[in-house]
Amino acid sequence: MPLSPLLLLSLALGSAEAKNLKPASISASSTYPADENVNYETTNLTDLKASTVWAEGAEGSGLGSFLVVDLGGEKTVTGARLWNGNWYTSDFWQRHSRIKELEVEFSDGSVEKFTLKDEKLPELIRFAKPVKTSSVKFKIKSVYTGNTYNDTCVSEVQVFDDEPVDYVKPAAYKASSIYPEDADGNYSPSNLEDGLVDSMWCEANKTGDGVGEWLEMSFPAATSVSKLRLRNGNGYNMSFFMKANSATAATLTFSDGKTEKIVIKATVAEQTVEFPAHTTTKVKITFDEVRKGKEFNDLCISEGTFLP
Ligand SMILES: [Ca+2]
Ligand SMILES: [Ca+2]
Repeated sequence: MPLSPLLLLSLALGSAEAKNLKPASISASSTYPADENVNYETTNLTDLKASTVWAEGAEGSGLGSFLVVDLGGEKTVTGARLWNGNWYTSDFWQRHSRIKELEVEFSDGSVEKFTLKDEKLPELIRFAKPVKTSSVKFKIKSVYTGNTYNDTCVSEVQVFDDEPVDYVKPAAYKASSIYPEDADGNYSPSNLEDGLVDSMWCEANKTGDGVGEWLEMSFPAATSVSKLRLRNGNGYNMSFFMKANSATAATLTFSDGKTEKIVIKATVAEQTVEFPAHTTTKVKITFDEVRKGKEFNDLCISEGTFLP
């Protein structure tokens, strides 16, 4: 029986998010001037790092300041995700202003309004219906005032189209242990699929190096998987990659109890590990071997998703 249009719509809205569009460029009404060590350019909004930031350079808290995401042609957009505020550290997030009321304008001039939460969490906004547009303008209408600086920051922006994600989206995660939240953020397994290289799962076994630690992803239904796409270790950059432990071998266990051994490269670059296809409702990744970091004896994985 064909799905009714209503059911298709609810399926589309029910899927947690659609595919991330790669913007052609982002411009801003103003940008805070760089100082010696750090810049606040709009290129920081799509560099896959929460810890690099755009700040407006207008007087006061930047009311009326805006960002324009150029999609490089007409696309159908369904929503966006914002890392609102300065995510460099939790302390900096408090110091700088965050967007409260946000106006989103499309290239046909239509507008939608959102009130963002004052929480250091990636915030997903959904447009009322899919919109055909060549740009998405984010305009600051009001702010949550920072406790030290008057400038409003955004650390990362993703704009979503109406296509499903290309990986099998987990319904739930489990992990053998999770490193406690610190000044840099949390180490929850959901960081494995946020698209960012500087957000990660890290294990918390004080005596171990990560061998024997595991992650488990459950899927909403039995699905065939044959690839694991991942960013191993701390993916922020080569220097941070060298500090923490990364994985070099693991065992995948599927819902029928069958297993596959995989070899993982100790590299900061994205890699895709292929294995014989299994139809499964979950995959447990047990780490068998690690490459030790120079500074922290904890295993971290920055991105990890299964593909058909
Ligand atoms: Ca960034
Ligand atoms: Ca991540």
